[in-house]
Amino acid sequence: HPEQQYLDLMARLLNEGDPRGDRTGVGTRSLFGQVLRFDLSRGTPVFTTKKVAWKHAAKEMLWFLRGDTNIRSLLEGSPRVTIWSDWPYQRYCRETGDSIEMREFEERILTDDDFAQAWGDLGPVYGKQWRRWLASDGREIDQVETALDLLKHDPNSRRIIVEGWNVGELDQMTLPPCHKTYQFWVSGEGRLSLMLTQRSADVLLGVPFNCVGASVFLHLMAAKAGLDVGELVWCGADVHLYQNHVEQAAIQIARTPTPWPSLVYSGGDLAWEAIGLEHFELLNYDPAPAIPAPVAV
Ligand code: DHF
Ligand code: TMP
Repeated sequence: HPEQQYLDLMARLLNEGDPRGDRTGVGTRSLFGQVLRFDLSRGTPVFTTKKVAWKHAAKEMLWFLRGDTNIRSLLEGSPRVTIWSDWPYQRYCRETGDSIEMREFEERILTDDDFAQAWGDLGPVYGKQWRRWLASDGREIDQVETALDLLKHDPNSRRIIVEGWNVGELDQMTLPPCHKTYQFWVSGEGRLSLMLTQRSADVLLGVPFNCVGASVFLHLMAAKAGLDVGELVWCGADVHLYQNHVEQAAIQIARTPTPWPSLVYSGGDLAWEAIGLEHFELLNYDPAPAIPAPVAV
């Protein structure tokens, strides 16, 4: 089962990971330079050894692809996605000295336009860089549309890249991009593959979401370019297990994967802004129960 690669990676981190401090103060076990490969024509890497909130991850990817950087639209509608709330909440508490509850903070983001504008934005993160990268001559570059254009008109290109790591703007971002580089490649048979490079990877919480997100991106680009889906190659630089995820990892490693589900996208060539969760279905997803774990902020 292809999910075994992920379980083996977690086991390697448990057994051989380099114990080290980290920015959050939690501490990790880390390995440098790890690769996972998934053939998306045979199923989608939505891991089955714990229930993954795949709709949350898909909603996050659609949010990036629309060019949005404000958490408001993640909180709006159903399901409510709260995975990004910790970081603007922490900034709000730090900068105002206010001590409201997280729930109240999220409610104000949803109902108060000025508040949302002041405190809900993460800065020039993924969405901004992907759709409106600011060039030195003042142009705004749409990397996603540029990549799509290359897939259609120059599929042999070795430059089909969507990059989040805008060096000059890192200090304005709430969190510098983790899943920083997406590079596409078209095989002779017209299959679209994608390599995702992550500089930093939280193997228990982040990576399952990143694999779903990358799968969604790959399916959308394939549908828009008239290609079949190929491989997702996931590359992690600093790949780590947080010290307070050790028990959860042990539980997950002891489980046996069930057959992989299939992601189906039915929206065709809809505009990025018009694509919603209603255009996705996940067939045959039969996961083990969720494994709650704290996120290191
Ligand atoms: N920081 C850290 N330390 N790890 C991360 O994975 C991470 N990811 C970020 C931002 N900063 C981060 C954005 N992505 C969860 C999943 C992805 C994510 C942030 C958080 C998370 O908490 N997942 C839980 C709950 C799922 C849900 O509420 O939808 C999980 O069990 O998967
Ligand atoms: P860092 O900026 O100090 O590397 O911390 C970011 C943490 O968030 C790190 O544990 C990696 C994790 N992360 C992911 O694994 N995937 C993601 O998509 C994001 C945003 C973060």
